[in-house]
Parts: sequence; C-alpha cells; structure tokens
Amino acid sequence: MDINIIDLTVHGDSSGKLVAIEEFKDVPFDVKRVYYIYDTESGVIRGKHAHKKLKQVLLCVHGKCTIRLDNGEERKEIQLDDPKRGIMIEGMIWREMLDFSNDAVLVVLASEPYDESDYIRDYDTFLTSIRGK
Ligand code: T46
Repeated sequence: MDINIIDLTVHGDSSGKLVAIEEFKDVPFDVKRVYYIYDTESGVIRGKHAHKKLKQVLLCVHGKCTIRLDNGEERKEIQLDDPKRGIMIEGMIWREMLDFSNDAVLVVLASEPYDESDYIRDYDTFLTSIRGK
C-alpha cells in the first residue's frame, strides 16, 4: 500500500519554528475543514471507519500517535511524531488511530465539510464495497 507522505517546510530559527499549509501547494486539495483530536485516553482506538470520497492529511503536531491503514488486502501502521510530516489518506482505506501519547494533538485537514453519509463504519460493509469495485 503506497502512503503519500507530506513533508512540510519549516520556517524558523532560534526564536522558534513555523509551518504554513496552503491548499494545492502543501496539500493537494482544497481544504474545506480542519479539526483536531486531543486529550485521548490511553488504550483508546479511534476511527474504525473508511470514507467514500474524502481526502485528508493527518499531522500529529504535538506528541505522537499511530495510524493503522487497511485497504482490504494489506495493513500498514505509521507512527506520526513529527509536526512537519503528515500522511495523506484518500480512497477507500479503513483507518484507526491508536497509541496516543497523553500530549498528542492530531490535526486533520479535510477536502470536504463534515458529512456522515460519506462514512462507512462497518468493516464488513467496507470489504463488500471494495471487493465490488
Ligand atoms: C477521520 C479520523 C482521522 C463533527 O461534528 N464534525 C467533524 O468534522 C468531525 C470529524 C466529527 N464530528 C463529530 C461526529 C462525532 O459525534 O465528532 C464526533 C466524533 O467523531 P468520530 O467518532 O468520527 O471521530 P474519530 O476520531 O473516530 O474520526 C475522525 C473523523 O471523523 C474521521 O473522518 O478520518 O478522525
């Protein structure tokens, strides 16, 4: 499974660091929504769904967490622990987020507004859906 890594440019010096994200330049889509996840309890697994159309870039801007990706044939785990490195998820990928450090802040840039009808929250439905394609 090929995962698109997004390496962002860091502007900074001894006074601190700054990372800017522009649509179609640093991320390959129109950013319609930004959300972030923090204060996660240890042992919690979030996500457990796929999206039909949504494209997203996930960045752990503080602390660390693991993203588990599954395309129905292969599974991969990627640790996010660098505020200048993100991953892009597009297409039918089942995703789970786990192993959050206490201080983790996971920022997500999304190509569409929130739409519950874009989610597939049942794993068997996900498998049926990708195998039908
Ligand atoms: C994803 C992973 C990485 C909203 O009202 N608006 C929003 O934009 C989002 C993302 C969520 N919500 C509500 C829906 C639920 O009542 O927030 C609650 C928690 O959402 P959910 O259980 O879907 O959160 P996660 O962390 O399991 O998944 C989220 C995104 O939903 C999902 O698109 O890919 O982060």
